[in-house]
Amino acid sequence: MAIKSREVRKGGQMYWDEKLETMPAAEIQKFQLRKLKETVAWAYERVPFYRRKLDEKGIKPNGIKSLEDIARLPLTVKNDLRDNYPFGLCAVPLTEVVRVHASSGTTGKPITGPYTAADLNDWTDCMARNLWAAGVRPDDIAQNAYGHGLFTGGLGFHQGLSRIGCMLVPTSSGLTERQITLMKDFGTTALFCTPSYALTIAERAEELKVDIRKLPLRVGVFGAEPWSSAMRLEIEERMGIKAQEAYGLTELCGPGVGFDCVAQDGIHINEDHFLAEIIDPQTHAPLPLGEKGELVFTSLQRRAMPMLRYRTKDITRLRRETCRCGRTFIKMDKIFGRSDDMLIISGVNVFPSQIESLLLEIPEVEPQYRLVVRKKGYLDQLIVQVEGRKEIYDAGPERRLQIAAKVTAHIKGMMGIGVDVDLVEPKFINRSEGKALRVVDERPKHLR
Ligand code: DLL
Repeated sequence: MAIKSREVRKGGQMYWDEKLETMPAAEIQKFQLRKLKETVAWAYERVPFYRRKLDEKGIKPNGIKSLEDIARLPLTVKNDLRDNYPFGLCAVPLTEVVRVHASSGTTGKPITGPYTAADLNDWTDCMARNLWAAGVRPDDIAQNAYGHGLFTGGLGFHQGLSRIGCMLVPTSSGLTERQITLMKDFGTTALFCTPSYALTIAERAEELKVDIRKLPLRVGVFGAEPWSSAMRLEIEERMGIKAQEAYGLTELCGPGVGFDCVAQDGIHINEDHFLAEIIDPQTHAPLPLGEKGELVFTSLQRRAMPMLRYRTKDITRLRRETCRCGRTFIKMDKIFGRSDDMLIISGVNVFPSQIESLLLEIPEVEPQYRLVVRKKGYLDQLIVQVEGRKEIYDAGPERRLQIAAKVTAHIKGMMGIGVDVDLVEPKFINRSEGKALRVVDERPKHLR
């Protein structure tokens, strides 16, 4: 109750934490250096894995003198988390852990994310900043359709929305028809889910003859998977809302690592908690601001599971500029894709999001697609399966071939790669309730 009344007073304000979010960059960096030293010492003293890796490189915590020294620290990868499953990287006794989330990923053992009470509090605050920047306010009716459970999306948003003091409707994901009924009955004003699930909801509503654009829904905060700017526009158009962004990963806390504001011009990173770098994914050399590469994060305040230089595999670039919204946190571009989803077709690097943008420019197809990669002799063959709009599909094989040829030519013209387009029937592609499966790699493992 105390929080609600405090935040109601903040309803007209732009920032959740004005002083912090608009702090001059030099001050943020000073704070980061202090926290980096503390984190390296915390990890060194409490986690044998980090102590070994730092000792191997001859680095002692008191050797960190500047932010640039971060480049001397060892990198951490997902396999390190798997090898230390479930709690080998935990820096506190398990009695101090009050929550564990986990992410299964696509292969192998899950990775775990333990939190102390203070970690949970920090995470909640990061989420509140994210939601506030998206325009979510205490008088919103908030439908949280991220999966609730081990996945960090559901509970992460739940905590942030509770801190803001919204009327929270924790639907979790799935049961799409019920999502739409509740949206109508309760007068939902804000929706939270993956972008692909937002599209599934929009499509089902159209089938049920419910015009979401006429409902009170006005904003959505979407994330957990790559989505192109074209997809953002598509969702905004179909739902009549502002589609805002949340970015994060289980290894760091979940959502709340980065967020966009109403300017929709890049993702602000919560820099008091996460130190971002871009490296060359092949050589691991740090890249200067503005260059595209792999995003690497070091946590600055996490107690249960500190993270030193975690390789996200997400490809983006960093920008240091004051945003039109006045926030000074460093920004990153919308995630281009994951390096492990990157395909090399006829020598060209291809991210699914690039194909997605091009498909969305063709009015005769639905924004439902899947990329299948096969071997054709020694070459990689990319098959773009995309659904034709119903009237196109029903118009017969000739029209279908014509549209498939149009899509092929568009992709060839814009990206210079030859793909085979398979115009599939409406509803052929499985509808997503969480993270959409966009790439099906049918190549033998040793030939990928
Ligand atoms: O997906 C946390 C999350 C939940 C973020 C809800 C946003 C909203 P993981 O399951 O560990 O955590 O997956 C992390 O998802 O490395 C990215 O590849 C991808 N990802 C997350 N947010 C975005 C985004 C959650 N906004 C992985 N844009 C990350 C693109 C994203 N990719």
